Amino acid sequence: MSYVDEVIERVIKENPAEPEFHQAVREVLESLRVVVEANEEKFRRDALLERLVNPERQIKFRVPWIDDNGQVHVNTGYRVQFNSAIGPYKGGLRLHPSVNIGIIKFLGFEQIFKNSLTGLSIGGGKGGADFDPKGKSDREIMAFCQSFMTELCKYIGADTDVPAGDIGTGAREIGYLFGQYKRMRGLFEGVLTGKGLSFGGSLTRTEATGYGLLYITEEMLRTHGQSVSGKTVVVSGSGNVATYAVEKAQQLGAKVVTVSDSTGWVYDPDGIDIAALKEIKEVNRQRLTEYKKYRPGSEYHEGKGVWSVKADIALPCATQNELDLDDAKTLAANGVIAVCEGANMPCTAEAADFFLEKGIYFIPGKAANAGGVATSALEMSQNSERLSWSFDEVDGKLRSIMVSLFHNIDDAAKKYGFEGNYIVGANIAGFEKVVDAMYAQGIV
Ligand code: NDP
Ligand code: 2IT
Repeated sequence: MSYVDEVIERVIKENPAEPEFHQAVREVLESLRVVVEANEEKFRRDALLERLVNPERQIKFRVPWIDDNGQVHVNTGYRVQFNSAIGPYKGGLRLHPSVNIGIIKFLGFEQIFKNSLTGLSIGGGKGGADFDPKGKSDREIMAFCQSFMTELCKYIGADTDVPAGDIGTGAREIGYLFGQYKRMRGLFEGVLTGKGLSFGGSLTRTEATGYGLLYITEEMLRTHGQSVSGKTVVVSGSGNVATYAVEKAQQLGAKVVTVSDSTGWVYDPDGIDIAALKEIKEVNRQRLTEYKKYRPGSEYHEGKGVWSVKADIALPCATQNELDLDDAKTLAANGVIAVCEGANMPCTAEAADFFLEKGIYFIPGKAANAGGVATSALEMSQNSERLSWSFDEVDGKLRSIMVSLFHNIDDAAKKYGFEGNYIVGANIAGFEKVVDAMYAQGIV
């Protein structure tokens, strides 16, 4: 059996009931096959792939907190410190009832390669809890964040592990987490990114993932003689990534006709009203059912449906496995030319393979959404030098990182005979830097 197949089999056997982790490992290792086969004996002797798929450290902890009625709740917190070969662990904290160790491991594993692709010095990590922020009061959110950080603060630091936002963790949560870290450790340091601007946050971090997604989409289309301008775009999600993907797509001259949340979706034939979206989601923290009040010409539908709308470009920006093979077939039948992942692993493996087969340009999340973590690393740089850069300076750096990242994955795909396959390109390009660092540092 080949080394790649052997390791995939072991991962499945040794990590039962973690389907998302299996999916992420399989996707990465399958596309590294060509590189691994060329070095099979050496990599096998050095157990390179075993070291890559086993986190350096997994922390799991109890998070007790008290609700507004005096009821005590207990959630489970996680931090997976996956790989520090190229820098301190870096990656978000997800707060969602679906969180379990397999989800955090899939995200942490993806983060290793994503962070490598940014070209910056950040290793891979991820964390979170099975806490549901929906319907909680501000005080309950603070109680949860303080309890979570009381334990997490023992394991993180500005030069060891720097968490950030993800699903359910935005500016408000980062503020409470930072306050508690400072209180527990007595340190005002860049231990979290996505901080408020008044205490060390970076301009453009809020916009970075969505903007970066459009910068890479635009560069990819440009190399194929096309552009975002004039295109119809379908976006899923209506959180941080989706909102700023909509905003930048519109700035680049596209018409974005959908957004969604976990209960329904909006179709606005005249183009999503970004000011209304921000007011509903960021200011009022409401559901998308409110959107029709701002735009009577729009439609609200319960359930799933964004991928049934005819569009040139699809940007899944909500969550993993939200776009399956049937959705991919519908998008293709409706003439989609590009699918770029704003979320982490939003397309199932079958959907992604189908896009490649049909010649639909497909950029996987670890490349397409890397602008968020890249800008987090820029926030870390600013914290280290105790300076703040202007919006345009950070935005300019973000854009040039995404443009270089695209050419890096495009070149890697070509070099190994997979021209146009950005899944292979991203995995190989991300892997090469990490492996180089792992070899240089010996068996650790
Ligand atoms: P937010 O919490 O801001 O928004 C998440 C959005 O996705 C909401 O609209 C939410 O709907 C929807 N959603 C979440 N879970 C589900 C689900 N199970 N089914 C359907 N819809 C769902 O998160 P972000 O925008 O930050 O994150 C979105 C994706 O992007 C995630 O995959 C995240 O890992 C990834 N990402 C985020 C980065 C960042 O900088 N924030 C960076 C790179 C990737 P509802 O409100 O109803 O739950
Ligand atoms: O998935 C991701 O890259 C993020 N949630 C952002 C991580 C970060 O450290 O900014």
